[in-house]
Amino acid sequence: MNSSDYSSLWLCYREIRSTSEKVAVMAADSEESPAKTAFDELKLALSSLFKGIKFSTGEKDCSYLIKLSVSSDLREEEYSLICERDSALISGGSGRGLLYGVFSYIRKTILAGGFPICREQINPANPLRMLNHWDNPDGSIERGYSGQSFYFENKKIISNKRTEMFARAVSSVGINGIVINNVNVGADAGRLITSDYYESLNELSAIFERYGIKLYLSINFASPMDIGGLPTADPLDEGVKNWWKTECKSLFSSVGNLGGFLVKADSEGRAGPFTYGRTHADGANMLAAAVKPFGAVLIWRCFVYNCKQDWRDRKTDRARAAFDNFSPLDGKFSDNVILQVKNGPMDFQVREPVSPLFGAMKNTNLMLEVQAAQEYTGQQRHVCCLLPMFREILDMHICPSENDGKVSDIISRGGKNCGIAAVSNTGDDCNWTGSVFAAANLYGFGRMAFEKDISPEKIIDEWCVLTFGNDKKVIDTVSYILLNSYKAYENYTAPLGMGWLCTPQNHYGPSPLGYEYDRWGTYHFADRNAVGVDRSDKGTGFASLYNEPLSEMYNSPETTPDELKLFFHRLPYDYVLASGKTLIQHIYDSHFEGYEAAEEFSEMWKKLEGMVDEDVYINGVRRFEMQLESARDWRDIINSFFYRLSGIPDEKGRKIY
Ligand code: GCW
Repeated sequence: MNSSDYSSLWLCYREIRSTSEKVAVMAADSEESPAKTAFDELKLALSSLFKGIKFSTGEKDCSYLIKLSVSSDLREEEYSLICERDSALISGGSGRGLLYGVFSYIRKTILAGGFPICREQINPANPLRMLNHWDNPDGSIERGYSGQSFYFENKKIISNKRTEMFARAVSSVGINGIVINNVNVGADAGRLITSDYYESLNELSAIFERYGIKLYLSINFASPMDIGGLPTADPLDEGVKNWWKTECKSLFSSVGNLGGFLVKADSEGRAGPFTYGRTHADGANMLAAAVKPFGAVLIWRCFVYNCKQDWRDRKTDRARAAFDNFSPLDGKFSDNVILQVKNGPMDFQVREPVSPLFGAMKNTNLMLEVQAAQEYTGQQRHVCCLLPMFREILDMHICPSENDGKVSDIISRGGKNCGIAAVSNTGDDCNWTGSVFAAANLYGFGRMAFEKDISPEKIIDEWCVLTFGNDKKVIDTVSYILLNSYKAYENYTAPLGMGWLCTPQNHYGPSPLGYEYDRWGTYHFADRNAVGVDRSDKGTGFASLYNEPLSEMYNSPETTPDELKLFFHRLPYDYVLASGKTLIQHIYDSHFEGYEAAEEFSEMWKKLEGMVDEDVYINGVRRFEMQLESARDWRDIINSFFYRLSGIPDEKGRKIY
């Protein structure tokens, strides 16, 4: 792949009209580099949107005046727009705030098809709005579905026009932190904190800095041994503490604009404090102390569970693991530690309840981790717009309090040290995300992390216009497909909250028994009478880890929402759901309906031939071919599996094998 061969995503700036107007853009009185970027970005956008536009230097001889300012009346990342018929005032509380204001102004201009008339004042909903890339120094990407890494090649860090384009795109939706390397830190990546990389890290971080983005690294808990040659990585060992302090001092004084570290410890074979009989608080606090002098944070993941479970063991419930490991430690973490919690208690399944940890850690800084990478959601071959899922997670009332009990409140209450992160879905494919549709997840993640309560509908509308232009038929078609895609995917892959019906390891396509007798703690226990896991207080007790009223609701099959019935309960095939259907009939219906929806999307897309760019059109057609082939497998294999087990025929007599 030629590194200059890439699309400009939602920043493609199609011409709105040609003009001979004279516009004055007055730069802000600020030395901050994002403030300068804001000025340049605005002029770049205006020159493309309004062909022929002239920029005047003085305020007097122009017909439209845009003033940029950095104002202490606003909070640091806040911006305000005051846009009248012949002028616009764009202000930010800092260079970054101003940059967000400018990108919002550009967006509004495109959406309005001309200079917008509006007022808006927005402070980001979350202090940290991060992307986690799972990229490795050899250029591969764990769970990457869009080519190779654009950060790494042959153990070298890449900084070029493409990296800059990425920084532009994600900062335009408010991302302010990027972890460039995989949380599984192998031997090569372990060296990223060493002097081998200072120079190239600096180059990359300078690009990020212009766009208001801090650079973060994933680190290996065992580095004192692996690269320091110490006999231990025990977090309470003085030698270990000093090693980290010395490394950090050197790293942070050599590389600018570093925000901190992300750590996956005691998880899926990674080293961690358990080896030394220490707690996760001991481990995180030790590292946090080492980065504290540099104003940096230590982000510690809660994805800790026994990945060597014996499937015969019916007592251990993986869903409890993060809660059981971390809730006793509430209040024990330093103030620059942030616990990063996956949205659900298992692992990015198509449908999971929200992790009960969000309702339990009242005195700990938390960050929500979602996955934009479509690992379990179709690997960017299936169209699956995750924004409705993200919205539901953020809106979930996980604590009883009316005013601040939502997940979105909880992840934004830790001062500066809290927020939201997404595993990125990008790679070096020319459209960045493999599928043309998948960029909506990246765009939408940023928009949701930034703007409180913004709806998936609004985001999708924006993304469609910014990406495809404003042909109504195109917009209506693509928004319809995107808005309905998650439900369709859920229908043919994850009935009633069952997860892990997928093929082990690669997680693509159906394999209903693939995870059943394995070591990962991922079972559905389907037999000829019943299916699902009893997680009520008569079973594993997981449902009782929630605060009321959720605990009571999830404890009873009658009050558990249908879409999570089999996550929380073990039920017979003739159990009647709230929908009035039997469980088995629901499985059949949803699989047929899900497949039909995918067929409908594909047909609708084909009608856009000639209305979107040829390469974009072809990309969609090819992806739908792959989706339909796979969705057909899902439909027929899952239906046949349950038909053969239960012996109950489909009421509607459709073909099941
Ligand atoms: O779901 C699992 C993925 C792993 C990933 C892990 C994690 C980075 O299959 O590939 O490792 O989650 O989140 O740490």
